[in-house]
Amino acid sequence: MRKLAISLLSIGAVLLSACASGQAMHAHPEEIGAHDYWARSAAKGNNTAVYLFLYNRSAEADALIGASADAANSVEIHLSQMDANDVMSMTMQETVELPANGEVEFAPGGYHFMVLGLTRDLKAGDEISLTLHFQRHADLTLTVPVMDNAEMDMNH
Ligand SMILES: [Cu+2]
Repeated sequence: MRKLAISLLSIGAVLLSACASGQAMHAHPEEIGAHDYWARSAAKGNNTAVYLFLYNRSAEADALIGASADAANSVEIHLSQMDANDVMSMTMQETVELPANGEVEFAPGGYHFMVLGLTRDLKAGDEISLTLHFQRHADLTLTVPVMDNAEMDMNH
């Protein structure tokens, strides 16, 4: 009886160490994700923007390095900023740092995904598929709901 208890303990120890080394080698899929994502409604041929919160629950920093969408020619990462003359301007970002155990907000007036050249209408209630590319983590594909938000049109 005593012998059995010891061998069960050693099996447990082996399982624990296997799990720990797996974590060290690659991030678990759920460690990077997004929440509260939405796309602004827009007509075919126009541009629009996607907003979200991007989190990194792992202990390793990562970086967003690009994005693509199923209903657009291309997607760029932009940062809106107020310049010295109180004029809002957007600059394209090559990467956005995603700190360990951190979260980055993509919101009107700040970071956003600029969705260029829509290949179909996006009306409230529709969806657009957005895929995010990272330096380390595997691609993350989101099914983003489309919403109306006319009053924010000028300062995405
Ligand atoms: Cu933009």
